[in-house]
Amino acid sequence: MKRREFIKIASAGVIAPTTSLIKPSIKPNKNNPMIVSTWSFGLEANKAAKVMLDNGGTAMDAAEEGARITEADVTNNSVGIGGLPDEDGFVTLDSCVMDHTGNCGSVAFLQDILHPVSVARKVMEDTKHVMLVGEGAKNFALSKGFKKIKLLTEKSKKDWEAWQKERREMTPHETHDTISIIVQDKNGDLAGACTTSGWAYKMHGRVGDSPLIGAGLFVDNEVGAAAATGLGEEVIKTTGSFLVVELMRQGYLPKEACQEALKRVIKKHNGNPDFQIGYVAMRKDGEVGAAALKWTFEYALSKNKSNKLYKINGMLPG
Ligand code: SD4
Repeated sequence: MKRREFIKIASAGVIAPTTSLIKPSIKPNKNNPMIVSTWSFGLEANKAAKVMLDNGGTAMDAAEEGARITEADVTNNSVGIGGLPDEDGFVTLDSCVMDHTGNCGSVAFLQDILHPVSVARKVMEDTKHVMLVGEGAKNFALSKGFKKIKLLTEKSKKDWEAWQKERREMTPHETHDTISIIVQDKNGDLAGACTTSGWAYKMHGRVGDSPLIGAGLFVDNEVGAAAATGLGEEVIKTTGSFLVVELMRQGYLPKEACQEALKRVIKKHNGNPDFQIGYVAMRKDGEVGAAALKWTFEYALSKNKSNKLYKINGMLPG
């Protein structure tokens, strides 16, 4: 388009010229690894991720390692083994990974496998696809040497049996706690992982945001990365993590980008959403931020030899 035509259209209000299209590039944070992850179990995930980084692992190695810790924790009823099942009693897992090159892999509705995050990584590295689901994902995992295991623990089975008596609609935030983890390694490269058993007692076949690139997780090595936890359906509707990264590209600080993405959700729900969404974001220069819709939200941040839990209030009163 010729410049004169552009100005004509812009002044007619069709295109608003904006300086945000010409943002300077963000200076990478190097030799100062950072790890951010969701909720209090993020502390343990961060620890494992840090050990991986200290042993020379990449951001992707570390993000996977961190997520595996939470997946293997039987006491966590919303990720991996011990996760609460769907309404028919099946534990079905969703997970994705994305690395600094923009490659990604994902599994959804995966059953009987302990580490969906590692299967997602194998999808990324060993196939020409991005996403495998259900039986196909399971058969792929088995072909790669993953073992079949029972994910439904006695405790989760009991909880499900108790729930079946009343079949009360669970409010999503009651059991919603995904681990999303973003890592920046010493080269300044970014990678992330996201893994969950999803919404407790969901419909059989339901898939949330966590395995969807752009919704549960997005990494752009030039700008930053973002990841989500909370009600997946609403994250998907706003392509949440992608949106947060794009807002950082436009110059928003990570925290502001998370808030701005949540404002769109708030608006769609007439100012009063009755569910939770939390975002964590890391910019390429090492700036980290987070925000949540309501109640409180926790994220774990590992940097400069410390690993701390931060508790923040949601944007709206609970
Ligand atoms: C989902 N987002 O399946 C996931 C669950 C979750 O905190 O994040 N819980 O909708």
